[in-house]
Amino acid sequence: MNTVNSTELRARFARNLSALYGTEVPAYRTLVDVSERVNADVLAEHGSTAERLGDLNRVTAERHGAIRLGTPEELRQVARVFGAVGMHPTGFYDLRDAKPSPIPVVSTAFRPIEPGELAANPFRVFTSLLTPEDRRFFDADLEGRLRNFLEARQLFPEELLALADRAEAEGGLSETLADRFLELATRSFALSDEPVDRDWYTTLERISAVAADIGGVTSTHINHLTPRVLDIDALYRRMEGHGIAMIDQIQGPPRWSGPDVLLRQTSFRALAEPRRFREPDGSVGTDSLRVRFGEVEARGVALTPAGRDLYDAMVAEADHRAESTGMTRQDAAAAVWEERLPGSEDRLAAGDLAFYTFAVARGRPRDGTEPPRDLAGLLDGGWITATPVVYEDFLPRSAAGIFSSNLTSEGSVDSAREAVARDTEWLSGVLDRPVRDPMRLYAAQRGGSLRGVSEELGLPDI
Ligand code: OOG
Ligand code: NI
Repeated sequence: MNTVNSTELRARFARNLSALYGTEVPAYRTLVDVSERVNADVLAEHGSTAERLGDLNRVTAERHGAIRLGTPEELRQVARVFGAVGMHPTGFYDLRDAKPSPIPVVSTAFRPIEPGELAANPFRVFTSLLTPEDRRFFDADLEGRLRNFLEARQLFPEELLALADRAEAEGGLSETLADRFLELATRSFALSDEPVDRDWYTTLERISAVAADIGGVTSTHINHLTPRVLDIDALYRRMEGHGIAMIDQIQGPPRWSGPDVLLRQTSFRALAEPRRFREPDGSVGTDSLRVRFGEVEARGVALTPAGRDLYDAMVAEADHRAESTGMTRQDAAAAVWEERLPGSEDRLAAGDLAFYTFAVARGRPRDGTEPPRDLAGLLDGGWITATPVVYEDFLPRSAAGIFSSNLTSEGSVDSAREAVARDTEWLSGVLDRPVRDPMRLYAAQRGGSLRGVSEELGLPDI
């Protein structure tokens, strides 16, 4: 009997969610179509260099989703579902201090962590957990009411969780069970037509629209599903041409003359969707809610800790320059980048600013010289080649921007109150699974390739 392994389960899961979201949010289909056309054009224009950050098959299938959950138990359960399809919690994001709009959640991303798995299908889901215990947002009474409400709901049916555990333990499922697992998993993320309690939803919305989206309803749903595009500026212009109003900025690094770095994202505004409400007088009627939206992203090379520090410093300098000169943020950022970030892949690699994997160059004429012992020398002398490691994660500032571009109200925060400490270790404890550190994953990839190069060239460790 054929088993469907976790890699194939993940690819099918991503496809099913994409089909579901396309029926729920038709503008998403436009976004996917336009992305595919932009990608084909970039490939036609730039040939195989366009595929340095992932081949077209990977990029065409590539999506990230976003979901929002209410309790640690819900998070543990979703970890079992994602674990079954080879997606592991990676990175920790605390959006409670985000400026200008703090969001009462902490987040992680579930994603594949092995290079081969990422190449096969890099589906990732940005997963946020509400923090009702944070007194800056919720008082003790509201926390109690939220917990009662959330504890009474079941987002993931027992049958789904049992199948997930089995798939994770056995590395896959039979065709029949795989179908059932995928049907139940996909359905868990569909928008429910269960009526929303108006009073309760409004109470939460006064604190935070995200709290209402999470704790005001009895189910969860995909908040957005994001395709990847090879030229986000071209995509942005084309979407406006289709009459879809995008948010006013591309989040993340500016467009500049050097290599694509980290992650650039943009989105179109939350869409008004019909939702049923139960009014205080008990009647049920249809109204609309704007909580879901469309987003698209372009990915570049992952930065090392040193590169990331430089990035953060450049972001701060761009903010300052925009404020003090009246330049647009994009123009200020582009100017700062041209000044401060090395503009070639080899310089980024040799300066330890970005992660690359290295391989011994084929076809270098043997001229009897000894290979140098340092990375910069090996790159300059054409002894080795560098391939960028794709940034597979998220950016806290962009994530906060995506959340807040999507809020219906400002919400209310009492920042004088004490925050509850939350970090990666806390999240690992909640999940009872290790939360991976993205930097370590990238560093391990680079380290493995360098050991191979040292061995092949007969050098001591580079
Ligand atoms: C998640 C927002 C973060 C991203 O791409 O940075 C995100 C949410 O709105 O639930 O998806
Ligand atoms: Ni997103």
